[in-house]
Amino acid sequence: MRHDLTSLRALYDQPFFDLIQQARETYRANWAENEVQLCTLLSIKTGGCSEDCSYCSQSAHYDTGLEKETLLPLPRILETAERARANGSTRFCMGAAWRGVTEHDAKFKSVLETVRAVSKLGMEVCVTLGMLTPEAARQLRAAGVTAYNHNLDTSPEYYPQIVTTHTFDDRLDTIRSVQAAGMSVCCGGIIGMGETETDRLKLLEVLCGFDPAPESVPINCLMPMEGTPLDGQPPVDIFQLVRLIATTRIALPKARVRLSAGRTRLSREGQALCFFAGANSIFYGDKLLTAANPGIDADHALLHELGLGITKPEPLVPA
Ligand code: SAM
Ligand code: DTB
Ligand code: SF4
Repeated sequence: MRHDLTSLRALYDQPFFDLIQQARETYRANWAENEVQLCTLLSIKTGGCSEDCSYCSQSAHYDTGLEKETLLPLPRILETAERARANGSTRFCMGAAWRGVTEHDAKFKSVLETVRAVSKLGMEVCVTLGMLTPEAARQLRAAGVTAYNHNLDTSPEYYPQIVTTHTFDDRLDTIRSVQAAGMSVCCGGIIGMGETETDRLKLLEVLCGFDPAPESVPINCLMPMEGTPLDGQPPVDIFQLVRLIATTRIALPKARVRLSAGRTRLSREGQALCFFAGANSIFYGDKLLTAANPGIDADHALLHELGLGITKPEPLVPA
């Protein structure tokens, strides 16, 4: 069934245990194993971004103290990707602090070359480079990108409070280009930016309208960044986070629901509830793009303690 705001709210507002039980049943009916996918992030071009996203350490509009860097050289990227694979990641996501890409730009050509090299390592290759034209999307797909991350972040109504340099509709246009090029869509949001719980459900309603459905839905908790307008926001309530994950699991049964930024502020018990409610992917490794993430030892210990497996890589296809 395709959910709208009314049906999502009915799910979300159930007594907590009824909601997480329904989410768990949905998970069991749609996923064979109790497994969590490990996805490693790397910022290949950090800081100095023209956009004013009020949560972001990489925006040039705010003095966040972040060192601006140029595009990382290919050997550095490959080395990190190989290490991620050796540590058990099956997905590698490269991010660039760009408003978007221009097809004929040398920097974009260099990203395509990077993608061609990384895609030989046998992991899913995801990139997040900002806005894309249909042609840029086709070139990324041809180079070997399997998924494109482009978050809508919050409801259409609240979006202009968070970003003014591009619109919610600009984000939707890019998602359409990604789908037309045949890449999977990774699209989710951030909670804890001062939005209401209704804004969160409205974002989920938009995701439920995608055709095809998003392959993965990252749910980030705001990591307050010094110098940004959203620094100082209070942490997200754990039960609100679990309710949102459970509702997402029920509404998008086959999506990878990724428990994303902000795990450093969640307890082990809180994370366990998120997995019970249907989260089946995490960002893995000491660093997200610019911010801290739990260490890999802590994550292995937690998954082991909960008896959760790790999604295995597909066998390497000889070139
Ligand atoms: N520039 C590209 C874009 O905007 O799509 C890619 C990089 S951007 C940093 C990727 C996503 O990271 C954002 O859409 C947002 O959802 C998430 N993110 C960024 N800063 C965050 C923060 N401080 N806390 C939580 N999530 C954050
Ligand atoms: C997503 O939804 N979260 C990731 C990934 N997609 C690119 C990024 C989180 C960034 C957290 C803040 C930082 O590291 O700067
Ligand atoms: Fe730039 Fe992306 Fe950060 Fe927005 S979220 S400021 S587009 S890097």
